[in-house]
Amino acid sequence: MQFRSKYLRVFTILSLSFLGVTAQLPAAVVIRVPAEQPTIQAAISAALNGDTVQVAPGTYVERLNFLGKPIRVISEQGPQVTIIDGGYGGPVVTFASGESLQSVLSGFTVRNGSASFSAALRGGGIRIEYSSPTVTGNTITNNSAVDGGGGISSSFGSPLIQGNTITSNSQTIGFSGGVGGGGIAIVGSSSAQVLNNNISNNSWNSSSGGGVSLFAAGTPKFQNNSITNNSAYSQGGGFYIVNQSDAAIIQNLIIGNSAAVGGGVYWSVPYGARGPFLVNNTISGNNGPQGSGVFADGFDAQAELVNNIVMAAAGQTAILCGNFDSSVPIFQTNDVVSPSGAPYGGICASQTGLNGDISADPLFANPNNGDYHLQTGSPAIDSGSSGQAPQTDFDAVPRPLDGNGDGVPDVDMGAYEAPALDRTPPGTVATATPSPNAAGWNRTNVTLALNATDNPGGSGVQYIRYWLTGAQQTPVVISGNPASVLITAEGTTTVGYSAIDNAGNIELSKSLSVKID
Ligand SMILES: [Ca+2]
Ligand SMILES: [Ca+2]
Ligand SMILES: [Ca+2]
Repeated sequence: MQFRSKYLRVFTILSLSFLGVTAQLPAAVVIRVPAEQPTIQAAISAALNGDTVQVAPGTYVERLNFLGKPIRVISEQGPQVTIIDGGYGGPVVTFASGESLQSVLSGFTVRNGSASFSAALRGGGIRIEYSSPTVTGNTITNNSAVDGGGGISSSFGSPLIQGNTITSNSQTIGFSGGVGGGGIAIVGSSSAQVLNNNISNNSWNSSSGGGVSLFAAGTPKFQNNSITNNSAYSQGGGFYIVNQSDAAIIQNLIIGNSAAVGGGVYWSVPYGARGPFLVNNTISGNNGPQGSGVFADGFDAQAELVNNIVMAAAGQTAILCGNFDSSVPIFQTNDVVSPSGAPYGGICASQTGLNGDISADPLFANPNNGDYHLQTGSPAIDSGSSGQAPQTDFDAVPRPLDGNGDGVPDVDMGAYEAPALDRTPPGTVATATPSPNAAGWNRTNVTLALNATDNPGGSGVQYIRYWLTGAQQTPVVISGNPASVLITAEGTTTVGYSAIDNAGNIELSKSLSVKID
């Protein structure tokens, strides 16, 4: 197969030459592992720019280096059956030669890596240095590092990390301190994009950043991630954000993480930095004796919390503000609540009642089973502000929807937008054919068309009902929409009608009289 592929590549070069194209672009080929190359690394070494390395199911005990090549390394059948096992000999996959987003790793389990040797102390599973690859659809598990990023580290790179499960990664046993980040560490000014990942059960047992450490991380974006049950010894069970890290933390679920300070999120903003923006996150059930949901500190007068739900663990403070300096962040339209503690603590005064901030049980659907959608009637529904809210929610449902049925769609707080609540009945228009004469009489049979429409964004018309009295009579008839009624009796027939929408709203009955002579 590969022989033929090479033949095609030569053929394409000749074709381009024939056409007078000066750049000789070889056609991309697919290199199969193990059919054509015995190992994944052998295939990478053989690959040219634009090629795809396609890996059959199996366990491959090896460690990979992309060698700067813009190639795709993909599995045929996904991470469950395609495993790269680093054998604890170093990081499992390394991007350290200036790779771009065109270098892609997709569809593997990446496990048993160890960034525990002097040249590589961060990124046990995937180590990214001054490079910006695409890492998507992998399971990254049971890796460790000495300094930071047990699962993944990115130092001075802007990778796209999307749709991965990053779970059960940690600090290498026997070491302590470091920049932290059991799941992910982003270190050095860059613009990493971390989207739609499941980051769970990672730990950094000696210091900070159970799930994620943002350490002088520049302008990273974390959106639509589920960050759950991670733990750190000291600061930031979910997120640890320090030095210049002007992070956009948008619409994540930050649930069940733990640390001594800032169970969900910890930040300390240095002088001159903007600090993080937290928008539309659901932050609940995190364990932090000093700040269950958020511990905010440093020069964070420009840091913002907008449209978040921050619900403390019982007996803890939802948002605690440290006193390193006198700055406090900007709060707008959040629901900050503690079942048996204070919503706000430290140097942050209560924001309840200011700038749309509320403090009320958000009425999660079923938090004990991990369902943080909002029940109908939740005070977080239609209580957010639209400025920074994403266009779609955590489930990719468009925002905003009219979740409180007042006819006005507004953004909800938290990661989920509640469905539109329809409290408006439909309207029905009746049209008689043919029209009566000037005196109001018809000489022939009359057909009455009944057409119902629901309110814009409503639940839609369920059915029309009508009934005839007078010269021609029927009991109540249930009909689809539109309905057609034929009137043949001489004399006056009155047609009563009304429509019902799918939410059960009933139109007030109307009537029309038809006179046939
Ligand atoms: Ca809404
Ligand atoms: Ca509304
Ligand atoms: Ca309706």
